[in-house]
Amino acid sequence: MVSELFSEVQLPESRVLIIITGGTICMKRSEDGLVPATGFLKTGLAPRPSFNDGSYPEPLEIVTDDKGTRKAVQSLRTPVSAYDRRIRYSVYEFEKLLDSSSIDAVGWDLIAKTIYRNYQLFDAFVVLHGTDSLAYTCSALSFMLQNLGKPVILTGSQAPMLELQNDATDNLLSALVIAGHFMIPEVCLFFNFRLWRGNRSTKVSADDYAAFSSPNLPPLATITSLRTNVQWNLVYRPAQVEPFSIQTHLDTAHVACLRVFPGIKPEMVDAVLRVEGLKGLVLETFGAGNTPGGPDSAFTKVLSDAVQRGIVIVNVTQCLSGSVSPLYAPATALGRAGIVFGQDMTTEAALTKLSYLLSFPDLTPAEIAKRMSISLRGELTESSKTQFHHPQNGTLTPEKSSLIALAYAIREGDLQGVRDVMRGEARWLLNDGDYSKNTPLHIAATSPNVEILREFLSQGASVHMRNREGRTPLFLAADAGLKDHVRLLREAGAHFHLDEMNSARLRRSSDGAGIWGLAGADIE
Ligand code: ASN
Repeated sequence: MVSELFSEVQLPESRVLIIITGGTICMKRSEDGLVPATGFLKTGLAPRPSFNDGSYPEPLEIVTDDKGTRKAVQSLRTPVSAYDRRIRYSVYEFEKLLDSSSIDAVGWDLIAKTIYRNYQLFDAFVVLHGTDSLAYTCSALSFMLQNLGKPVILTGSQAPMLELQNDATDNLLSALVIAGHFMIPEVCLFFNFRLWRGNRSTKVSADDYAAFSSPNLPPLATITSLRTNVQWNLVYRPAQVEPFSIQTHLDTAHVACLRVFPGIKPEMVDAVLRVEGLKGLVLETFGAGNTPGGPDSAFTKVLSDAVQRGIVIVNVTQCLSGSVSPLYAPATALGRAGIVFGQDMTTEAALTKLSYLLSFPDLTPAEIAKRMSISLRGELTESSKTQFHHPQNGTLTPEKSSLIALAYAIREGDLQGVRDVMRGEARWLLNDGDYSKNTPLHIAATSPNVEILREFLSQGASVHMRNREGRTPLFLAADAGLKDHVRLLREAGAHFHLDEMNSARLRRSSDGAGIWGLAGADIE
């Protein structure tokens, strides 16, 4: 019994913040129909054994709201997962819970700011949100959260958690488990046993449990019985050596979306394009990007005149899957008139990306148009880019031997050797761990050659992974007294994990204003 208890205490734990914005998942019945209800932790989570092992962890968790006010809140713990880990989570509820049909750029700011203010204290974030506008919010956040290094998973449900039969329990539990176990530093949408890239997803059913799909990108992960299968080759990782930041105030006030239909009048399109202050339009076209009329039509002229006036027009297809391209004459004419090919972007991604780019006052329409046609967060498939393919199942042996070769090159400070191993198919090694759960970045944190560290960071290695002792690469670099390594890791957004902060502080108290201060060990 004693040894059992001991091993329980030793189990690693992830910290997740659940942000509740509203949606059916937290709704209850009322005379006016379903409405969001507050107190989800008490009514929806605490009474369920799969969300609460009854340990009520101490001390209370400190959660900071979007305005910076700190509050101590009770967190709960899940029972042990199939991966021998527990998740300790806290809940932050929006003051005003929403049916997601009412969310707008202000609500997106609230979510982004809450994540930003609590970023260092949590390993991952789960956002509960209604399904109606979920794909828009996922897309917007994917752009707003810049250089994101931790998982942000949005989910909701078709039936409330408090109903006897519901999809809420499975959706939330799976989102929580994925967030707490897998370093997928993207804004994702979890629904009906699938994890999608948020900015590739779209709502496809008003009542089916399979409410979402991502027609142009397979799921990033699927849940089958006890296992979560992550398609690591698909996971997007920011490759800039820059810390996490947010961009708020998306400009949804000066964009519009228009779906062409047989018989649509050019005057109608012109009227939309002349709405005062309009800066951007997403045009949902037929098939591979075609509009009525063709090259010399009044229709194309109306669009081309608007581009001349500085309006950014983006061509996306009405079809559920596939891409727009200059295949047919009408689409080619649009391209020649300066209308951007939005490739295989969803309308939700195109509209929120346009709003995001318009929130940078210094960007010209030409610069915005250019960025609309390239991938910022994996929201579109750039046709010229070669795809990176992960070896499929059953190839464990080469993975391990590559990792050993890589570790050797890192320890020798051999940058060329590192590049040789990483070339081609070995990029998936980036966040893989050895027997001590040291990733290549952990090993590089004490390599004699700091350029190896830079190489991994610019390939998208995560600064937040922890080894078996719970140490981040930053901790190892500081412990080894390597100032350049510490500086570089900090530039890339590294910070001490809450669990190692005490040790970092202790070391700081004896080294004065030395390396531990540089690494971010605060005195408080
Ligand atoms: N109207 C709800 C919402 O989007 C629908 C849902 O969550 N299933 O908030």
